Amino acid sequence: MTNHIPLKQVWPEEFAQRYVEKGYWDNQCFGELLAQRAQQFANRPAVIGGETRWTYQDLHQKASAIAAGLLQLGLTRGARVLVQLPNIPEFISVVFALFRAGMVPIYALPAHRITELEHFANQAPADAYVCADQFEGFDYRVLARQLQERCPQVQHIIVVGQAEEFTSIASIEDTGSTTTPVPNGVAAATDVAFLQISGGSTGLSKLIPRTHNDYIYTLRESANICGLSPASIFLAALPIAHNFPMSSPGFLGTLYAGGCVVLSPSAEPETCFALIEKHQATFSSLVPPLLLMWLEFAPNSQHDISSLKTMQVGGAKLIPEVAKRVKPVLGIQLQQVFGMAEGLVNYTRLDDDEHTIITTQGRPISPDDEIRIVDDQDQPVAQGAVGHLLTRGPYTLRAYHNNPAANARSFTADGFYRTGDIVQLTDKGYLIVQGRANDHINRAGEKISAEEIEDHLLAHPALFDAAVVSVPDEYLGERSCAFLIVKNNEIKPRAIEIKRWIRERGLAEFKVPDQVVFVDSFDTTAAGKVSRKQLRAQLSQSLQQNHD
Ligand code: AMP
Ligand code: DBH
Repeated sequence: MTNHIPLKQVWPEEFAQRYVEKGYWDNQCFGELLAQRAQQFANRPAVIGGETRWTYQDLHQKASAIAAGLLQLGLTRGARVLVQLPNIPEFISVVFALFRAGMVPIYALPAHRITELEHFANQAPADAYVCADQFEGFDYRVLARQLQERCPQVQHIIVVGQAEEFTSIASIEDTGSTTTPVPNGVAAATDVAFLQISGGSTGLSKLIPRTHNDYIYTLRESANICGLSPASIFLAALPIAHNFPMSSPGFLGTLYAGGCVVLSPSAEPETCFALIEKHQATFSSLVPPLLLMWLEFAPNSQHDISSLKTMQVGGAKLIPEVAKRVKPVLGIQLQQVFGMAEGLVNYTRLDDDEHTIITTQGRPISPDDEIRIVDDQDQPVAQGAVGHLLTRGPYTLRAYHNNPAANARSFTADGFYRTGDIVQLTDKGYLIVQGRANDHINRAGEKISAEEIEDHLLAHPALFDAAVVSVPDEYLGERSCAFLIVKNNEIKPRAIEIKRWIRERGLAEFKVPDQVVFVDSFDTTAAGKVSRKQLRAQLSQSLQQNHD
């Protein structure tokens, strides 16, 4: 077993001092936070999922028992644990158990497959993997076996449900409940609490270290900005491993405020509307394509969703035409959220005027979120002009985990994070997102790196070259299109075989190209040379023109 030193995310001393002095970082870790909430809100409902209902005390007891059980198993403080769970209550008890024991979850999405898991497990590196037995017809124990074979350092496999040859979470909880409890404050507030995954703008996803201090600060402020109280009931519709439904304010912000989290297994309106009515949910969060589905579904629904007061929308650009429909169709206040797992989160405020709510993506959480908008040469643009968004602040990372190459690219010398977003700042300090500087496809809020998919395509024996681009899509916001050149025109695979190839490489389904176009060559410039970035832009443009 690897001997772990707790991970740190380091801000320069003068910044760290300022963030403490201003009260942003309050020196609390998640273990203490839950213990405190369990005292304050003991018998109030904390988590509802399926037939399961846990009070704050239940959640705290479960997290404590699992924490002790994990230590019994041989995992130690600082251990890194890959967590791949759908929206079930155990997601929450397991991550609080890990926080409590000073172990570090790495959040994989339920959609991820072996290629992504292997990458996370090696990059972390991970000592254990927690998964569900099955979800949406997929057996995660099969994935667990593949992972163990490829990554022997992942010594423990823990399953929620039928564990087969692995260890069940129930047995860990049982063992833990009879042993000495783990103290609440094992972790330091300055420790990395977990590793979140980046959407992946270039190549493979990167791991984002977030500390107890910095994340709890965002929860406190997000809960304030969104007007949460113990009466708040959050319907978690998106997969809660995503940073948005996790923390903006998401399920963690709701628990911070003493509210109740209702977990939905899917974001489909039928399922969600029924849950909203049944549990009287007061707010929820969606990506734009799902909002469209909800807007279409609402007029014909028999469910009473009048308990819902706020609908948060983020993850991808919400166009004003759609934003305008939220209030009249759903009878709910819209809140736009523009955030990133790396840190910076912007909200429109609940009392902002209608125009601001419909046309902007909000303003930052913190007065110390520094926003810099620059041109291609890193020079500040004129006030109100469009440029690259750089940011630095009390909850924005200073470095990715174990990734010097990405760090060299992603930060300025003075520590600003290059978000890759193209934005405009209004007079009132609100951001309007105009696009992306680099080649990722924002497919219904899931970010896909063009480069990552091209690498997998190029491994296909019949392909000579590949370029993956985003195409505007009425429904998804953006869809992916793979332009392909074959080695030999006589051996041209069919589009369906290309899609199967990507699937069989062990990638998440959302990364399979939506469209495949075979071409004879890629146009080059007069100089005979073209950067992949330019090439992608050209291809994307030509495809759009063809569709106009
Ligand atoms: P991720 O790296 O997966 O955390 O995704 C963060 C990225 O999602 C941001 O950098 C933006 O490109 C995009 N994003 C998030 N929220 C919004 C929004 N409200 N409008 C436009 N783009 C957004
Ligand atoms: O897209 C995102 O990553 C995102 C969107 C809204 C996010 O991380 C967040 C809010 O915190």
